[in-house]
Amino acid sequence: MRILLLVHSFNSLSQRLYVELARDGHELSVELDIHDRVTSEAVQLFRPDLILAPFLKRAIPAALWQRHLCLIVHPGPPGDGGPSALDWAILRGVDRWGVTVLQAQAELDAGAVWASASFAMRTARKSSLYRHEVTEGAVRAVRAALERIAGGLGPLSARNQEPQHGWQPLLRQAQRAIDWTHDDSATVLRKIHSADGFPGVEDRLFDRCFRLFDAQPEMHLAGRPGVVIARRHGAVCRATRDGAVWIGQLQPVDGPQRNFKRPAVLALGALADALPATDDDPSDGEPADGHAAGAYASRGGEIRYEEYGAVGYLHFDFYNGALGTVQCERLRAAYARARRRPTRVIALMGGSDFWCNGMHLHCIEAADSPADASWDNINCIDDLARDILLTDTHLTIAALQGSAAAGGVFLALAADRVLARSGIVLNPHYRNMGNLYGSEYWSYLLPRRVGAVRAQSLMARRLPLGAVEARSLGLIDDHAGPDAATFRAHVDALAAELAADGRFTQTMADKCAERARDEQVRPLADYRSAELEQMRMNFYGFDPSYHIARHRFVYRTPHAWTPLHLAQHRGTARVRREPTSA
Ligand code: THG
Repeated sequence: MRILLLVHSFNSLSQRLYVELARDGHELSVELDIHDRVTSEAVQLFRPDLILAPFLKRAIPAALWQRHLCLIVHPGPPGDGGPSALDWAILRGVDRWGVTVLQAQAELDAGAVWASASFAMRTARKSSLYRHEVTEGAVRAVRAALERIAGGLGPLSARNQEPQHGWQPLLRQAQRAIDWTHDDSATVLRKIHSADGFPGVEDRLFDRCFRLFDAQPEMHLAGRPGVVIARRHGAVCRATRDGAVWIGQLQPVDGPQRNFKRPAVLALGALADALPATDDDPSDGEPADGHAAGAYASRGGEIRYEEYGAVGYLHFDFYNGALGTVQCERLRAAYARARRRPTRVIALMGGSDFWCNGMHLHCIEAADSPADASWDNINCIDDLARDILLTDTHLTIAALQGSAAAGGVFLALAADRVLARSGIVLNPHYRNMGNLYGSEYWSYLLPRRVGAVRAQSLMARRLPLGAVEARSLGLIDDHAGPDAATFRAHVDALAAELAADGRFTQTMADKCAERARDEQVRPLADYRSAELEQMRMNFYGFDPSYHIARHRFVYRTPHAWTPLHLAQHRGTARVRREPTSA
């Protein structure tokens, strides 16, 4: 089928459906929902059999849904409707939820139901539920709907109607406002989770107005309800009626640098100075005697280390996968500690939602000199990539539980083995960020895995890649899924196998010899300085594209037109199709 994805933005769900449907053999194109006239033009150019809307905030005009089959992916079960479906479900604490594929008509979300999927709810941020349960459900439901179409069948029911659900209005700030004197920690977490990563919960801190994101429970600290009682790295801890919660990210609502999020301590500036700090990284301590045989996991936080036998697992769960200079320095230190352990294999686990997305564009935007901050950030990530590449004590596995983009993808390629959860999406390119050249030794790592020709075409293609496609190109070694637990079992098995292999010493020696040979051909430092020369131009040169693109990214400025690599129907991009393995 020819399927046009009509979307508010090419978000994670749209990207996942794009790679899945392309894999099924459908002809795809993407149009951003900018104006009804532009959408009609796209339909005339592409002549789709189906218009699919996985993430759309506006009504599809009658002229379109009357003439073409238009299917909406709604993040709620059959019968549910409205713009804040998942928000309401989290706030109300329901234990099951769903995804419905319904047909567009005049009345929003009231059309015929073509398919649906159901899932158990989990205590997590909205964005995390969206990236896992909603996305997996949507892939299943969209496939089911496409099978009905292919089989000449109609919808399951003529109207999106179920007695236990109905239209839910837009969820307003007042309806999730936190009452710090009365709400318990579970309620505070539900409210913040229901609005993460958009729009956040509006609240006052130190007499300033912010939107709150990235809440986590605190198990021990307590204080007078509503008082900010501590900080740890970028996060601040605020007392509730029955305990306390951590708040990782704040978006100032007023002031000169308002309306984009950043680590709470950075947003508060001097206001956070007086807070007692508990800045020990959870992985700072060596495991207590006798624990080496079993598992030890330290208390929560972004960086976490566990160890089972000869395998160390280093977790780094940074908000939105953004690896800023400070996070990167802490991660380098944690990696160095992991290397000092008497283990044989280190699994680099990233976070559960993202493995890593490279530079911290929000922190860079908030810096006095975004160019200097960009330079520091890329150099620190390069240092980390080099640490991983030059590891002569351990075999390393990059275990991608979550998606990765830009520098995050190439950081993963620095490991000896790269494994991905089957449902993740990779964006192994930089150019969508204002033609950024990129570093992280990509010019060494990418051709090493896929060859020079495919490396160039991947970088130029600018489109997401599924785990299946990434493996067939050789970008990653393997994938496993569908869920996080199955993937982890796969990582455990590979790590244990590598660690127990009688040829381990020989494998290490081969790895070091290969690195030495590559160093003879062209030193790593050479790749780095050539990449950074280009990056210096991106940061400090005459062309401000990167700074403009970053500004638009952090402020979520809507696109004015659909980029041509997405809008296949608009021509030129057609010459750059899939870098297929055939
Ligand atoms: N039929 C048609 N078009 C559609 C849908 C449909 N377009 C997408 C839509 N379903 C997806 N669901 C909704 C439901 C409600 C709202 C938006 C998308 C909504 N929007 C508010 C408004 O327009 O005022 C603003 C919401 C916001 O700010 O986020 O209510 O079934 N033809």
